Amino acid sequence: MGWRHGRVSTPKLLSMTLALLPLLSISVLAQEVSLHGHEGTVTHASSHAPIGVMGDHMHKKGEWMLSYRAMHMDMAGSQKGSRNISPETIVTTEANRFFGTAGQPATLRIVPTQMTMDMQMVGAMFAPTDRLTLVGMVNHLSKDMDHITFQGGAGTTQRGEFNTKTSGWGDTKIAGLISLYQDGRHVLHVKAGVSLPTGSIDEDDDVLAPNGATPVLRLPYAMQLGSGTYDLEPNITYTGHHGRLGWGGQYNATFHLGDNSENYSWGDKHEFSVWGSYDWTHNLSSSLRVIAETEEAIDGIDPSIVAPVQTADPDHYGGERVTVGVGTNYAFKTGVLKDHRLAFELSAPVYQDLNGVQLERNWAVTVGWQKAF
Ligand SMILES: [Cu+2]
Repeated sequence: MGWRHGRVSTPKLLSMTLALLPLLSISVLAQEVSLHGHEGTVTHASSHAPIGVMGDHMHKKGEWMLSYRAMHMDMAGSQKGSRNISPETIVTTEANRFFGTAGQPATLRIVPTQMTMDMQMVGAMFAPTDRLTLVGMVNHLSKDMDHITFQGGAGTTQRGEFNTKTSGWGDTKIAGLISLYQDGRHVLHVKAGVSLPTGSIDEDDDVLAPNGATPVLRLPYAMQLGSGTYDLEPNITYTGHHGRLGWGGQYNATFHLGDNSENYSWGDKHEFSVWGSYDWTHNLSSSLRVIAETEEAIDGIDPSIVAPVQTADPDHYGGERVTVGVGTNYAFKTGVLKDHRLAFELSAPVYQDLNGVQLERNWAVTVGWQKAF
């Protein structure tokens, strides 16, 4: 957990401060809200969950919705478990699982220092009945990773730095949302979802090896664009609303079916998210969300990914993480943009306990546009 060790980044501080604002307003205004009463069937900005939550709402029979989301995530510095670890410590103490293979040193010699991921998501929803909403989404990904290469087989002398990039379509998601319960205040639905392996898992780029060579190699798992497997993505979502207050919870699971063509499978993932929101006006709401997630390590190994770097080791994936997000939803009520919605959510981990040595997640932001027809 970076901030406990004195590496507090500005975005993280900012988001933590912002996170307190909606919490304060909720407690201060709770009494006013209890007097505020029902507001009939008016659509609130907060009738949609924070924009980082997927499949949070259903539609009425015959309704369509289009959406666009852009997410940017920033990772920097490494952690071993929940503690920071420096590049120099990594290359002198962390074993290289490929040691014994020709040319492979005993310890790791390449350390990722920073990674960014940009994901653009275009989605459509359609409700053939009030009880069922169909959802489809395509993703476009761009990933960028910086590294330091250390010289030769031992020591802490740096050879140089290099960067790798990948971009392209990710996996495609299709799902059905099925209503379980609905009254004026509470809504409960489940999602039956599948992820189709449309994203590439054989991306390569040139790297700087410890001996100074710059071969083109299959990039580690973290830089690939898809899972390579068909994945089941069920969830269950509850939302509630009373006066100016909204709240909700969602449990999401990802199960990767079988092994992909390169002989591995990403770890199954479970994510639980709870949120509260407050309507400043019918147009504008703020939200606070807490996300707890656990993900298993990668199972199996891609025989083409062999390098003295933490990201090439399937055991150095997955872990546990708690993230806090603050968001804003805005729904236009009049004018040419009537019924268009804009939203953003900024999040930062407050706790990360990672399997092995991994880059530490710093912050992420999602912005989105939605329009129902
Ligand atoms: Cu929708």
